[in-house]
Amino acid sequence: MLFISFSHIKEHLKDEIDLTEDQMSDEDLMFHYFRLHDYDGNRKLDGLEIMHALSHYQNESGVTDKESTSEEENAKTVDQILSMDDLDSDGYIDYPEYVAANKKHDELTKTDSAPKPE
Ligand SMILES: [Ca+2]
Ligand SMILES: [Ca+2]
Repeated sequence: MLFISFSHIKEHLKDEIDLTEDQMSDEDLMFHYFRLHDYDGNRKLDGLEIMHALSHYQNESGVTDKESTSEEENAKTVDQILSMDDLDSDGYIDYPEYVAANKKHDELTKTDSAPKPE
């Protein structure tokens, strides 16, 4: 998914930008990570850019070729991400949507043991 631990982001960004961890807030990190995958610089992640981010993450997390998801499965994941997180349904994840998705994920993680609201 798009949700990547900050430690992973920090590790990654060491190569990309000339900043130490201490100088960056979590929000800075999120922003840089977002921009890192916004290849055409329009401040929105389209399906292809999301897919790149996904495969990027899979490569770095040591998933072997055998286990790595097929393009078809990645396409499905991209669809899921867009349907969950593309709040204005324009087909792109823009930065506010990305931040909202990360916050949502944070809350899901935090309330893991809480009873499901059903
Ligand atoms: Ca873009
Ligand atoms: Ca959108």
